[in-house]
Amino acid sequence: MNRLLIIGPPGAGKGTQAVKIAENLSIPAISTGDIFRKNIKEETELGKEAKSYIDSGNLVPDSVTNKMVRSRLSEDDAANGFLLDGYPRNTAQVHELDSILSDLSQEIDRVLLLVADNDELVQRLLNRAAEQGRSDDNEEVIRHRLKVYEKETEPLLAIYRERGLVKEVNGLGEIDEVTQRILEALK
Ligand code: B4P
Repeated sequence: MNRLLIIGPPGAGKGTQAVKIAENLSIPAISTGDIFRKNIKEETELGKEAKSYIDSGNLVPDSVTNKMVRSRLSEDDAANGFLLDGYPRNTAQVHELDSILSDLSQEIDRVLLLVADNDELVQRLLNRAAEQGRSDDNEEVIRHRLKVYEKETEPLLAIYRERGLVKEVNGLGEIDEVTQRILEALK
């Protein structure tokens, strides 16, 4: 059980939990959002391409994102497992991930779906806005990101449900409590 996806709406705690779970399992946590933010900070070509999409709460085009994930999953540290956070985010990305993993002779073992209600999600992201000032954490963009999740990302869950891979985990409560629930779901 070491090739994992974590999926959930913005603010569900994906990034927070991905780091803890990956550490527990000794696999790398790979966050597409973090890779984009690092590139934006370093003003790389990839960062310049991604910035306007991220700031407006839209998905970065698949042509950019897919290439980036293919390259990251081909690195040595991902050969024995990984926890992918924030990818796939639409059905086209599911098919691309299938192709990437098939080229690497790998398969996904489990898809963790982290859930929380919308009021809690907005509140968490507004709290983060106050603490960190992330450019896409203002109320208007947060609400748009939630809509993008419902329209683009939720439908892809049907594919993984059909494959019997999805484990739903309640994302409400203390961070450590949620980590324990996830570890339980991976047993
Ligand atoms: P992400 O970085 O994935 O941002 P996110 O969906 O907001 O989730 P994040 O991981 O940051 O937040 P989390 O739930 O952990 O993506 C950002 C943007 O990048 C996207 O909008 C898109 O533009 C682009 N992008 C990324 N992947 C893409 C892809 N595949 N295709 C196209 N575009 C892509 O946590 C939120 C907050 O909640 C934190 O402050 C945390 O401290 C808090 N929190 C967590 N758990 C909590 C708990 N139990 N209780 C209270 N607070 C908690």
